[in-house]
Amino acid sequence: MSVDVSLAELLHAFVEVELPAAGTLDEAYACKVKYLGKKGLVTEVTRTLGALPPEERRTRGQQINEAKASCEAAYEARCAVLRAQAEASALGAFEDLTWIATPPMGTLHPVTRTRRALERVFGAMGFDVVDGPHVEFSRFNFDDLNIGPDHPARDMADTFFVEPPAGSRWSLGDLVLRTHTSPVQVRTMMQRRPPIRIVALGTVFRRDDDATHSPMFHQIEGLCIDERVSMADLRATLYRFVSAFFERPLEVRFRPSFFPFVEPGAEFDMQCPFCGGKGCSVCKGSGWIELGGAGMVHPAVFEACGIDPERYTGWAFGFGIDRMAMLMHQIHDLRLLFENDVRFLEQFPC
Ligand code: 2U9
Repeated sequence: MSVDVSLAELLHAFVEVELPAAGTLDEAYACKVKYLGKKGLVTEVTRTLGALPPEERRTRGQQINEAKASCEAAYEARCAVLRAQAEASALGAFEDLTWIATPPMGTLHPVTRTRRALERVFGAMGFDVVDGPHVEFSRFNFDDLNIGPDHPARDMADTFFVEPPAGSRWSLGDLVLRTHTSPVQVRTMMQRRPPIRIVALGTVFRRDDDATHSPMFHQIEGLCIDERVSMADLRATLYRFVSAFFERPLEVRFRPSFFPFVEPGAEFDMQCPFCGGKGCSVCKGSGWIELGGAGMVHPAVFEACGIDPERYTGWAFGFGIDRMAMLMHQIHDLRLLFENDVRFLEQFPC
């Protein structure tokens, strides 16, 4: 094999085989030392120059210098590639640095936001916020609230009955998904002595499903018990609440109504917060918006919960949180709130 061929072979091995196989800058450098270092393979070829006749030596010397220059150039090019790769992998998943500043973020659901706003306003008015279990004893959900065994509200068509675990002491009919938050007040009355001032907020369940009813919805109920509290206190409290919540003075009016757990009972409306009572599309021109029900706690409820109806009086109210959220955000179909379609939810940025 002539010296020429071996030089060409060395050049090929360095440029085409070993340098491309070097995966790191250190490996590329080791490769360079192997060929171009003091004891390197190309350097060894240089040493053969001295044995050549002078006329051949010049040509050969030029060939070797050209080969060395090619090796150096190939080495620099390979290092540039390896440096770029190292930089890219150090950046890793953050190649697009703008991503760090704009990760996809969710926001609070409109019902959660309304719920928190209610908790804040009633909390500031001195009410404790309480909640209880979703699977409830029908005694707390119905009987203790003066809703007797034959009351239509207990119908299978309205209530989700829960099958008790096999072998438990409960029978079918004893457990329900709570149909209102009122059993939370029953539990509180059994645990605490008056004065009591609480709001119970939470999810409730009824067998209903259309544009204005969902089988799962959210309610808030308030309860105040002390000596000599009256319907006037109830009305003043509701006035203070709607005015604080909508940040403008808003009247409240009662219409006589019936709920088994209160006597007397009423439904209450608030002056429309959008037109101030002048009449608009939200209040359908009436100037009033129906909000919920209220009344004085029925003596039978006090008896069932161990509170002396001769000594104490109490008032209570309740309204739908979802309806409040719909009012505030001008949402027309209740079902939109629970479908969790991001195209809908994205319309409520923080
Ligand atoms: C106890 C005593 C009394 C709470 C009350 C209402 C009237 C009422 C509904 C309005 C719309 C709930 O979301 S809704 O379906 N609520 O009309 N709630 S009085 O009375 C109580 C509760 C607990 C121990």
